[in-house]
Amino acid sequence: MSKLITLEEFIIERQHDFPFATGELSRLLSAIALASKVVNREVNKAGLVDITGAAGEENVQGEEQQKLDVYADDVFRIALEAQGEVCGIASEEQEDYVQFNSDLNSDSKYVVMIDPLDGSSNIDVNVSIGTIFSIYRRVSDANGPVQLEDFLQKGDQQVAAGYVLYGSSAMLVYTTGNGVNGFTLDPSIGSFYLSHPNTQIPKSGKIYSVNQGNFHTFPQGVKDYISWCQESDKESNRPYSARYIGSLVADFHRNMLKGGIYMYPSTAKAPNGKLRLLYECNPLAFLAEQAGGTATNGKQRIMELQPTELHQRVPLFIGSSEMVAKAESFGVVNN
Ligand code: P6P
Repeated sequence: MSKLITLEEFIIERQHDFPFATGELSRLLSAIALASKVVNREVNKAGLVDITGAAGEENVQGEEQQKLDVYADDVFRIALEAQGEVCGIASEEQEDYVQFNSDLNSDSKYVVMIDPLDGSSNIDVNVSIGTIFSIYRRVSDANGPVQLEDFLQKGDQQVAAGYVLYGSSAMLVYTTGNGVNGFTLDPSIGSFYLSHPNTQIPKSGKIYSVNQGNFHTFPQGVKDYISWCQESDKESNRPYSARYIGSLVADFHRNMLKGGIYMYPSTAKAPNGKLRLLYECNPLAFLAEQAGGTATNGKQRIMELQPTELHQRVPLFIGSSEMVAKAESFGVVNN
């Protein structure tokens, strides 16, 4: 039986991986962990919304029932602002970035990008959903307000990234550039315990994740790769299995543990793909590469892309390195 290590103990132990670590990033990660426990508690009650009052109506306590993704956005923003190490946040739920103005935050050195509750359309059907976050050092003058340039940094500049998966159990998986570690929540005592140390994505796998419903509008290279996945070939373990939950964090997490590729290519409806560069693709790309995997837009590393706007979308091919390379060999980008 290996020693139980809590997330807090782990963060402190690993703080020494950082030269000149002064504990700020550790405290920031702890604030994210705290917020995720609060969100997890509400997500677990989601099924009772019909009894306690649907989103937007009053519940039996007479409180205004918030949509869970709006609620999650509030919880993470409040936790990060109160914690004091973040000077601004960009969220999938907010049109523009939010500047933290209090004396506690205005000269803080980190900014956070977050998708507070990705896949929230799955809540009503009790499918796993997730939070995705990305942390950077600010680059603008520390004496002034946070600027847009602080948020439009390449993924290679990330200091840390991670996700929370609200699934059959709640898990927090993150990296600070020294490998990927996963923690599972014991809800009875509210502690995350190290359950997936130094996670590595298998170099190859038998799972491909894509919305087949868009098949006819995919670039020809994507169609050819999917058809290749479906051909019989014992030597290369084909046909692969198609697994698509429609919840990015859940699909990514499964592929990370078992091996596989997740694809959201360009489509007729979404010529640049559907997923957001800043708070979905970059953080998952950081995790994928730290776990020995790959993340590209079909031709270029996701983390090399220069963002131009907060809610920018890019095509995403992410997961086992050999599978992403094979997909790219079919020329999966727009013709
Ligand atoms: P589609 C959820 O809305 C999401 O952002 C991801 O979590 C998920 O992988 C993707 O969109 C599903 O999109 O177009 O296949 O329904």
